[in-house]
Amino acid sequence: QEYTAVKLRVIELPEELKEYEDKDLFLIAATLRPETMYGQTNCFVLPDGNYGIFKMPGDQYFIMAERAAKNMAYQDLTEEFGKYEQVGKVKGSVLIGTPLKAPLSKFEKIYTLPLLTISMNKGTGVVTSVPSDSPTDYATLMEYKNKADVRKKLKVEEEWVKDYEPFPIITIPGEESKEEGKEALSEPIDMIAVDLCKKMKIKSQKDVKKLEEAKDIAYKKGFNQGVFSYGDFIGEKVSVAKDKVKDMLVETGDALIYFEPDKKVISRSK
Ligand code: ZZB
Repeated sequence: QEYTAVKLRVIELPEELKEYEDKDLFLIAATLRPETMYGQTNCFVLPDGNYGIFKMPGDQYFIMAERAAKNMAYQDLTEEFGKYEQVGKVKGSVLIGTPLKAPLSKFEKIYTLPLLTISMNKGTGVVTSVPSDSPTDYATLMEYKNKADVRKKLKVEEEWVKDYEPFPIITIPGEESKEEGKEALSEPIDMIAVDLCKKMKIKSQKDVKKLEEAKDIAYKKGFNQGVFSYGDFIGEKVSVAKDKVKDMLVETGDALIYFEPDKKVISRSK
């Protein structure tokens, strides 16, 4: 599985991490959809998750799951092949509310929020959020925007979500009828995740089953039919320009390509 590991720069440190004040410190989010980075509105971590802080080449510090650091060590992404240097650790809950600078996002600053369905056994354990195109991200952001009780329970401040709305980055074109004069078979959709959550009545990050289903549809439509409506490749098909966005992020040093052995390989080697 190929992930794009996107570097979200920490722009204000939580009290517990003040020793990194003069360092380049990043939350590293693993994504399968680098082309959606224009639409980032926040970042997610698992409150109970154990994250490590790793010293990487160029005096940069990455916050992510240790398993990801280990994998990166064998992909020549650390200083020395096969080795990684852990300099600290931090609980997800400590990172909540941390402001970040996310590459390509139209927001100057996005906040780190909790997401309870993050698996620490996949990617980096850090997820960047694109509510226009990811149903889980939309359901979760809306929950925090609209439900004071959920915010209170999960220690989310309204300040971190109130000015952030999903906005269109990829359009799914409508289908025209083949018969002359007949009305269109479907209207274009400008935010697939918003559309799916509304149609499927998804209200919460806890609607896991429906979200799984919506994610599958959003992946397929976004890739096969999607056309950029925002960013550097407006009018181009996602299936064609997806890699251009990925390459751009890598070239500017805002992301790295990171592979994970697929689950079958892992279980066989146990
Ligand atoms: C940004 C993004 C934008 C994502 C989108 C998806 C979508 P999958 O398909 O199940 O392998 N993710 C990454 N790591 C984790 C984790 N440890 N736990 C939970 N979720 C995680 O999931 C890969 C996607 O799930 C990743 O791609 C990431 O969210 C999240 F518009 O990054 B994505 C239709 C999906 N759209």
